[in-house]
Amino acid sequence: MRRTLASIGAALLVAGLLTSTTTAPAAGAPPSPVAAAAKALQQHGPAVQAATGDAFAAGRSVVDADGGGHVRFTRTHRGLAVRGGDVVVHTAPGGAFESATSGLAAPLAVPTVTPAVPAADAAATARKAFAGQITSTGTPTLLIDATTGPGRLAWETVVRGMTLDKQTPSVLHVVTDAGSGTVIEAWDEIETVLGTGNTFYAGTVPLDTTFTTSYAMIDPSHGNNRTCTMNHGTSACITFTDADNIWGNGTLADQATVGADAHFTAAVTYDYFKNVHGRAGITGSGAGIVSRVHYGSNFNNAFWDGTQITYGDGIGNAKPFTSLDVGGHEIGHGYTNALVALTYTGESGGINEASSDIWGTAVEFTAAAPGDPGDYLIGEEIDMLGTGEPVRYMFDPALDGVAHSCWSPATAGAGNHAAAGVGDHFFFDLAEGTGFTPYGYSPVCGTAAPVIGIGRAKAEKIWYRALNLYFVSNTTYAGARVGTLAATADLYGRCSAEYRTVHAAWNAVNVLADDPCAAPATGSMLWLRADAGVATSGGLVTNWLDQSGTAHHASQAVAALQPTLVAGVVNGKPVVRFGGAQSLNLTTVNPTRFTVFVVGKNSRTASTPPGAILGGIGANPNNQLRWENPTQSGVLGTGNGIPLTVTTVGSTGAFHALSVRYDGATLRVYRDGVLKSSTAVVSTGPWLLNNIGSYLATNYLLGDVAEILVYPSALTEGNRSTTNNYLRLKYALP
Ligand SMILES: [Ca+2]
Ligand SMILES: [Ca+2]
Ligand SMILES: [Ca+2]
Ligand SMILES: [Zn+2]
Repeated sequence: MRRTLASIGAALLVAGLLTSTTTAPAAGAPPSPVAAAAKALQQHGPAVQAATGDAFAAGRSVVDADGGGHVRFTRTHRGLAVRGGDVVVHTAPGGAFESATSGLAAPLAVPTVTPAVPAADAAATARKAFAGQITSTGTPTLLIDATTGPGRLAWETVVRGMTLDKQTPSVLHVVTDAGSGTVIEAWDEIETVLGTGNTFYAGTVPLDTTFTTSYAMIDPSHGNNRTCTMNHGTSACITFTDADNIWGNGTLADQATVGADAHFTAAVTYDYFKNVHGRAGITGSGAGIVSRVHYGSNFNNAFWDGTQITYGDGIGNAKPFTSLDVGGHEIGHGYTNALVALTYTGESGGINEASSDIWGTAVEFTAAAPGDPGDYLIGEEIDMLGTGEPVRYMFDPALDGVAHSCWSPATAGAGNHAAAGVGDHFFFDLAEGTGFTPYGYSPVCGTAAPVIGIGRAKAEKIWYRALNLYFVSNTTYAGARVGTLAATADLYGRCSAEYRTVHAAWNAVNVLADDPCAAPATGSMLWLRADAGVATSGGLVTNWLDQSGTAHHASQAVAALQPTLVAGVVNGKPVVRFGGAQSLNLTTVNPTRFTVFVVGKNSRTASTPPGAILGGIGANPNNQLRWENPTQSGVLGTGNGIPLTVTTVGSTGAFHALSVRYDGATLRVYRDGVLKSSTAVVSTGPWLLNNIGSYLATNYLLGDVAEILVYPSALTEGNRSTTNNYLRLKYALP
């Protein structure tokens, strides 16, 4: 599909004044996803940290079945490409802006685009960074490096050659600071896998070939995949041909044996991405690949160079690297990079390698080959290490002595294959769960809860969609957590079992975050929340419906007494605002033991009168939970023997979670989960409350209420913590 260019000046973009340069759709037709996303970018510059001088060019776009769109854009700044500046714009069905994924923490702030270091010096620095024999050095390109920080002017130089073993090709990208000349980053475009080798690993399998004057290892049903032999050299590759279409003999005596492994792997990989993920070949155009076998001598690796896969024959030329997982890993690099160009260093480099381990394993399971059953080992059929051991263990990557099973601050600097351990382990736990499994024992990191897997098929779908739509070039493991959760929400729903498992699986590898699906403890007798069940008339609250399921609703029929619903007050959530002369009648709640939570604030700066949050009217006795003054809360129940209990909680003028717990002997007051007072109290009966915002038409509340929960029991510490945690996350409380 042809790319549409949408180049937008950031100043205008933020102001939303510039008309999109894409063609307007016909009247009545929905806008194209690219046009909708370009328009959304104009109007939501801050969502992608747009700076003056930024421009965006549209790249790949994906349209969901429901019409939602996801469009990738690359960024330039004052005409220079920005590494780490790529974004994905997500639009709703119909084209409205929904959200954006950006790797920048803040708009670019680059003082100058004039390099202090000349290009020739940058090229010399790049050559020094190359270990091996250089065949060419490219012209340095000026760019903005924003993989971390606010952006800096940099040179990127590409140096080509062979590494020290004289047979591993290397295309080294070296990024140097154009101000100081120091190397910022260097990575090799040639992605090699740690693998191992043997002969006819897959057993006897079907192969798709062609026939002209003889049979050839060219596969027209899989994009014309072609397999050739390098006959232990490093340049020419001769396509396998055969007289009877029976290839190899299961031993290394026949070169076609290994060719058959490679040809089979290429076909299975093609089918896997086409059938499972809907992607026809790496480019999406249906084109296949070239597989080169018998590369060099004793070459103990395999590599993907951007267009083809090359397999060595391993130590002593005895264990070719043509196993399904190694081939799937290498070809998988092509698919991963086609979806998102994850930078091949740091955590993004680890995620890149983990992605290939995931694809290699998916290919191995999908093949269901008689000679190589599916597992979560990488390279168990080859013998890269010369010990008979696999190269990596996805269920517990640290078993190899190098890889990280658990994320730590050291992961980013551990090297791509070691850093891949975190992603491998996450994927295993998501698919198969932690603890004892048919594939191996997977430990949890730290004190994380055990995980029950959702199965490989769902885990693969989630990973693909996250790569496709939510990862950007400098995505870290923290970003991968966010991206996989977003993908899971799309596929299975937010807070679905799958969503919760993705959360748990990241926690199990020490990529920690608070539970995004936190909910209050069950069993409340009153649950009023300003973001649900509020009915208004002209902005004034007429009914506030109890969400506890026990129908303790609140209402006010008299317009002059109705409080106001105000949107976006605390962490983007609404509140019910009481102006000092309003209250709601509440269907009576009458707990004998209780735990109450209120998220709200007191807007009265005078020390009197108190402002009743919960109170009584009519024949009810003097029962209240109230703001006593600007620094204290008060609880009393003169009808049931609770004396006025005043607690210094800190400023009542800011939003906090105030909580009161009574177990029949002790009244405890908490703010944001922290105990503020503990008082011995013996009550004589139920605590009757039937009003919100006043007591007997006095002590009117001047302030906001976002949420109220009343439980008819003294909650356990665990349940009290659960409810407090729910409120804390929802309202971004301390
Ligand atoms: Ca034959
Ligand atoms: Ca296997
Ligand atoms: Ca394997
Ligand atoms: Zn790799």
